Amino acid sequence: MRNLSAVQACALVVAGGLLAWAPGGRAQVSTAATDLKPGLAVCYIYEFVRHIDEIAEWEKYKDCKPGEPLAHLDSRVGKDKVLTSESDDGVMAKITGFIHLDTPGAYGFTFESNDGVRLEIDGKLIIEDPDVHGDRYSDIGIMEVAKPGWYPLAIKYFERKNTSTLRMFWGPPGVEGTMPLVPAEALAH
Ligand SMILES: [Ca+2]
Repeated sequence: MRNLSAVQACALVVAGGLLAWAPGGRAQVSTAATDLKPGLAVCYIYEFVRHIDEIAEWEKYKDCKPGEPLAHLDSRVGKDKVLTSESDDGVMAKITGFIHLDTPGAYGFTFESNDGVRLEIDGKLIIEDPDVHGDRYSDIGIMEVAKPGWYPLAIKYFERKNTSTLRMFWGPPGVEGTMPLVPAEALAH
């Protein structure tokens, strides 16, 4: 498990290999919570790939089939079906929605994934662990939040063969200790 004190220490290291950013000229999204439904939207493309960039290529040729929304991301299913897809192997997922970041400051994020994953929030790359691998934690990505609110979130993920895992953790500003799962209340679509 990742430790938050490590997040905060890393946040001070400019050249530490982190994917950090601060909002620039972008307008913060002012989506009213009442417009949103719980969980994240997801669609699937069924092919065996080895890199997250292949999702964009396959999208040109195959429809992304909608699945049941994901309440939150806490999936470690072994060889069972991937998330709410129809298959246990050869699955790409595009997961979209919003995340509520209600405290100004530095949020840390990490995924435990198998296989590849990429996280963007408000159009900025936060986490990239893009290839085939067994269960492992990504590097911690940092997002500086200036203004509380719902921010658009996009996750690309794929499972090639054997076991699959997708779990999303965060460390809100000022919270010490082990990074918890991102709770369902903070996710919507
Ligand atoms: Ca796998």
